[in-house]
Amino acid sequence: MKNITKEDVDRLGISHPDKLSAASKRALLWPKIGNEWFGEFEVFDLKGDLAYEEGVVRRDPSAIIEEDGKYFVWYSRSVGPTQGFANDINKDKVFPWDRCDIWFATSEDGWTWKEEGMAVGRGKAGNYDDRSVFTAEILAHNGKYYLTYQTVKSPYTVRVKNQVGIAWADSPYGPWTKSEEPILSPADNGIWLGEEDNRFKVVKKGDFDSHKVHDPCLLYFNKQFYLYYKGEQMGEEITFGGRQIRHGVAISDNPLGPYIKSPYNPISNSGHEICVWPYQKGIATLITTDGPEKNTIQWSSDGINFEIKSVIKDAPHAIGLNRSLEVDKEPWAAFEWGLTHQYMNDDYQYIRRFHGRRVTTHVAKGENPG
Ligand code: AAL
Repeated sequence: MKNITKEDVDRLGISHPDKLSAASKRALLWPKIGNEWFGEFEVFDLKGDLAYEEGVVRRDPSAIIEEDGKYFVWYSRSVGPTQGFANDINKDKVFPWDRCDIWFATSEDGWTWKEEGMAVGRGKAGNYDDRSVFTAEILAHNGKYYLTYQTVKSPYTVRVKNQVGIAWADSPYGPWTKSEEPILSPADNGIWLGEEDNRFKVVKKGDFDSHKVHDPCLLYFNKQFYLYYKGEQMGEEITFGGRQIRHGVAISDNPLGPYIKSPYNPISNSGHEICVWPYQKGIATLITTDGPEKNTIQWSSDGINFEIKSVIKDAPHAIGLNRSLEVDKEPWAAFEWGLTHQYMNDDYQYIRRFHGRRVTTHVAKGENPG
């Protein structure tokens, strides 16, 4: 145990420095992190076309970009209820994100949104993206616009492997040109057990991304294109009370690829949807939903090796960060406001707006915060 100073004892309220509890021993080892990494969220309804609409799924909002005084967002859109896998998967919708296209909306104030229409649609029958294109992210770079998104080819079985596609345009309004082939695929080193359409029965699980590559998010970092993504593993287990979900990154010199998966993958041990942003010459990430490090903000100087900076209260899911904000001044500047989605029920989800704020005082009404 490092030598305990009088300031440590006073600040941590330790009564008997010669009798340290396990908790006090841990507290003495905490890094000197300021409050700037800690905060909490509030979520609000949107107005206009992105307000909840019975019968329509709008979910997994992309980051927001600002062009010509307007905000833009892209999202998964489908209609009708979800039937699941029990009946005829060739007629039914197996997930809310099945049979989706990618639509976009614009807003002048980030509260009232106008649905502009479809940006990227599903491909022709037999294409890798013929069943659904969903969960998009946007990168504006050097006057061009890049959408990365998930794709699935029919039939949408339980064991089907999702991939990632990319589309590009000279304007946020499109028109969009889609990649002929996926730019990212799951690892092929898992082995299914038997023929039953069951994703838990495996001979070998394979890499963390042996079943699905999801939530692609493209950042331009250190003069290269970093494609962050969520992996789902064949034979997925429940661990630490949640799904075994890890993040990876694939890197390219060219926005259209080829993307090479980092040998350091997985670069997280927890998480779900990807929420990453450039911060202080490195990359910050909000890890949510699953795993022992869920609800943490992490930062890396190299975009690969992330360290925990804070634990926060429940974070909104499927965050679309606001790329128009000045985010370098402090970690929570990135969370001033942005978009998220919420489940109204298992069939329909809708997009909402979050506001993040740092926690710096806790006082009663009328009390002086000191
Ligand atoms: C989301 C994302 C991906 C998954 C599904 C739709 O939260 O993780 O996009 O496929 O759920």
